[in-house]
Amino acid sequence: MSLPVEALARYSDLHPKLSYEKFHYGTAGFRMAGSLLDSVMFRVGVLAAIRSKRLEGKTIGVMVTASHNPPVDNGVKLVDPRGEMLEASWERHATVLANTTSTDEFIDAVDKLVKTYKINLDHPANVLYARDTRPSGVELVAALEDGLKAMGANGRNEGVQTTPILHYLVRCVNTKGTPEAYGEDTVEGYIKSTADAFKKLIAGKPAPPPLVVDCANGVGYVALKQFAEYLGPAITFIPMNNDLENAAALNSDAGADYVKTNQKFPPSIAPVLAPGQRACSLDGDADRLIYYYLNSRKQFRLLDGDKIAALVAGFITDLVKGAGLEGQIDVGLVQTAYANGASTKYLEKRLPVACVPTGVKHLHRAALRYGVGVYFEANGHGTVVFSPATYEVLASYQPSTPTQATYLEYLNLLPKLINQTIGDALSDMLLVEAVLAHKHYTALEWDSIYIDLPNRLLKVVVPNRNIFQTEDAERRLVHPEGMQKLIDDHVKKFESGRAFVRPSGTENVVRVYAEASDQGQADQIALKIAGIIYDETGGDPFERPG
Ligand code: G16
Repeated sequence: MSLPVEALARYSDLHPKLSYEKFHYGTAGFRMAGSLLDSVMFRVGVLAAIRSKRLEGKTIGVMVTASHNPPVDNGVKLVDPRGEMLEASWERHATVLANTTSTDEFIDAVDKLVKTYKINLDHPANVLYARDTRPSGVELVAALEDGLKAMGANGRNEGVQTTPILHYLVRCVNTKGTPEAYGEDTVEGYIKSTADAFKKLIAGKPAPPPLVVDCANGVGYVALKQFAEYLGPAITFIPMNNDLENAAALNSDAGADYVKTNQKFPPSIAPVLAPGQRACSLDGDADRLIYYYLNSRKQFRLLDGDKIAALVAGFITDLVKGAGLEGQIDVGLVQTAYANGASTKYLEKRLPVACVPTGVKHLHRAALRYGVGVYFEANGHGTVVFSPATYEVLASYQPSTPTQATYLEYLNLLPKLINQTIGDALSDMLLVEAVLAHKHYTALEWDSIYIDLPNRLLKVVVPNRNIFQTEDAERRLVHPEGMQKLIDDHVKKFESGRAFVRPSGTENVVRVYAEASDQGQADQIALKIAGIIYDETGGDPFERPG
């Protein structure tokens, strides 16, 4: 089969590129105002089909979402056959195709891609796709489908789903009938196997107290309801911010990003929480999870991705030791520069810790180097991955005592409970609840594992974020020249001071993170750095998160 030039031209003409827009496949794919994405979606459809053909018909995933961003935004990301993020080298092809200015130029770029990789177009193309609850998703999915039609690809529309469910389904479809079969490729299959593993893991433990779940008025509520049905009395959820009728409500004064960046309760949650009661927030596509509670002094206390990582990594390390598998399974942790310095200090004493640039693809890749790799971004995006060697050890190991056998059984349940393809707020939430039940921890006890250094995250709107270039896992700026020195000179005035600046991959801003031994100092460092950026670039120094 040759390239279907006529069909590509016909459909491409229906989705012309807006001349002034420059697109970039960033941290989480393409992301911007939904109204600007029509041509991008069509081209992503074509690219997904070509990638599938390149991989001899393996199913490629496409998720239409802008996650924690405002409701008017939308976005799209591609998912590779193992349910992981698109291979990094293909991000460039996505950017090139999205930026071609005419149908002819687009078809030439597609042709070049096919020739470069010597893609046999006779292979079938299979693409599985879903969207979050944003209204613009309906038309964007239609544009994506035009891309699939132009290439004669088989599309499987999973409707409105969370991002992690889409990733899970892609892996299940591609591993079906192989020794690596990941599970049933249906939403029900995902809910059931995750819920069953949770129930087995907490069998015999007292049922956790009811958990307040802030659904960010997004698709996470749909999955939460399905989980509640399967979990029955094993755990009770109190769903909040579950308005799916009002599109403007998505992520508005709600959700994991709101809580993490503002370091406060969503306004609707504060009045319903009793002291000590745990609550958690999902984000708009349910791939991030943040916990928090009200302490006895009626103060907000955050249990973010770092605290989740410490809790989970500690639990798994205990299980490995208890099962007698120390030395056979190595547990490691991956963080980013945003990890609170106190968490890194605490964790480094207990297990190997790596630091990588922001973006799940970086964390995931690094986590795969361990027998059990735990990774969480401070913003609550993370999961745990088990290597093939670990699966083998778990399957063949003969415990020598009943206690070891019990620990082994728990260890064997974890890969079933955890969605290993990507951060999954709902499966992570069940994991946290199971660990708390095992450890008999209250929110306060979990919080006390280590004490966070006070910190501040700011964003600065700049004319061109692309001039900001970093090194050392984004901890240092190499460009604009001289700016890092100004930052260093300021930060060294403060005890335990640490700060960094990096361009966002999902918003047109530069992010500033600062921490110090007290909140006033952290604020001072962050504001001063925002001022430095403003002086150097003419940005808006007072843009606050939230
Ligand atoms: C995405 C990425 C995350 C990243 C976040 C913010 O999350 O998947 O890894 O931490 O964006 O990235 P940045 O600081 O570059 O804007 P999500 O939940 O928005 O898909």
